Amino acid sequence: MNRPNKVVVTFGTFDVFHIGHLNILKRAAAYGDQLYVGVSSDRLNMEKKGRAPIYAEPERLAIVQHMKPVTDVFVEDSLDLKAQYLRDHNADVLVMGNDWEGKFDHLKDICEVVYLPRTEGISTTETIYKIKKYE
Ligand code: C2G
Repeated sequence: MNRPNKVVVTFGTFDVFHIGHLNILKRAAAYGDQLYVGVSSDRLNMEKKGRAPIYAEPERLAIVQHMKPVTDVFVEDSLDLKAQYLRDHNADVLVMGNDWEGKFDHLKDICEVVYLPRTEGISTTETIYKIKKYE
């Protein structure tokens, strides 16, 4: 059977990988047949959040790459290169968490753009805070 090969792309830092990250990867993968994940570079993270991630770039890439729903990963080095990354991967769908709601609507001429609700009650920032309290 000639099955269409639908490509999904999503982006994120995925620092201190947690269940919210896994949930979005699983839900993103369900939109197609292949899931490519742009993992933010350490440099981009400094630019976005003003601090280095806890887990370095090669470690975050390796963790995301080996998650079951993920076909492959690439480095996202600029928020402004989204259009290029989508074209490079022949994306049919861009999936983002709804903390980015509306921010990537201008990419709708390249592919479908879907925003999914975040998993409640967990974040990298809260996890770092909890770990610090154990000191
Ligand atoms: N996420 C989620 N639920 C949480 C936490 C995160 O669904 N409780 C999702 C986010 O919405 C995002 C993905 O997991 O889609 C990765 O989250 P972050 O690592 O925080 O991503 P961010 O730093 O916002 O980078 O180009 C856009 C950026 O690279 C996104």
